Amino acid sequence: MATITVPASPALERVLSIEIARVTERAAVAAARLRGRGAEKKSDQAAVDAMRRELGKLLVDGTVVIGEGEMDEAPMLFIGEKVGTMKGPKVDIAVDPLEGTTLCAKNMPGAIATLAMADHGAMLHAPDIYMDKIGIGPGYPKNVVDLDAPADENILALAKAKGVKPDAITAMILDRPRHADIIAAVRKTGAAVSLITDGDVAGVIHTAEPDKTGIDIYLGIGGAPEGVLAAAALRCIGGQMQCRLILDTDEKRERARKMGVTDPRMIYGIEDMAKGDCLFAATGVTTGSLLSGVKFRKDNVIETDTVVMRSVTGTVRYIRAEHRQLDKFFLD
Ligand code: VTB
Repeated sequence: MATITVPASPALERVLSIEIARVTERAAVAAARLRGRGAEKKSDQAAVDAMRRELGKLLVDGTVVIGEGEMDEAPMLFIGEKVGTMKGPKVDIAVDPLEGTTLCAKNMPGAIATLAMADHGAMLHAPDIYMDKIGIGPGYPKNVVDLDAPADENILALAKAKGVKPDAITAMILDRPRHADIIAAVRKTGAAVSLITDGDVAGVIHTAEPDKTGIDIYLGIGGAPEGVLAAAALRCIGGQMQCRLILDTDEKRERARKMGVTDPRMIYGIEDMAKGDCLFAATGVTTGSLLSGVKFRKDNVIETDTVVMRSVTGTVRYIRAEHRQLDKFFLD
């Protein structure tokens, strides 16, 4: 029987791939309690509190590198905050306790609680600014698409590489006025555009399984933190990304410089955003095409749906959990 040999280093301890599921489960349940209440800030805060509490129990010496904001603007899970018991491996952690706060507030599909972990120093430190992104799934020649090429050219190149006509390609794009031109360019080729109101971490992940999701390519400008989280996921399941921070003011250039960004025009591939061994987890808050949302059952059981991925083995696990001991969602 074939075996997979996991090198002792730099592999993260594999038990962590289960432990991180607990962290996103807690955050998702906390946010889900406030689904559909029109309370973006409150549900985000509930997810942050729950995630932070649970991260404190992880056997890691962790540093938040993608978080709720820079140190002076976020009281919790700020960039640079130390998390974990400080007794385990030195790791970097990227969190988005509630990706899609608006989706949660409006009880619309696709809100998730998400987290990624990598060896210390292996993840891009990105400020909370915009990032231009292009992402495709596995199985294509390297650089078949190009962040700086017009969207229509990218669709044509992708269709050719896939061996289909452009009208068999679907691009996922955030529904924003800033994307009007790329939406028009994609449609001009005959390809379809699947618009999302929020949630581009899941949007990029969708490209990894086009047969299941119907999405071949992700295009457009979204948050840089979401870009790094998506890169960690694609590290595990395969695919390509090209991203560039949008550093259009001196203030942003300075913030990025302080985080170690030396080349403001740099195009980041997946490995530039998440190298080495990395883990990714997401739990559904509201039901979407990636994950089911939290269910509060009448019999006092809470159901959660989580995906965990590990880059060193490429294992993807879907964990549908039934929680019966509910105190854990409220207590330390
Ligand atoms: C995206 C999306 C997020 O922000 O990154 C988007 O993935 C970009 O920002 O879910 P704008 O809303 O300003 O366009 C979110 O929608 C919210 O964080």
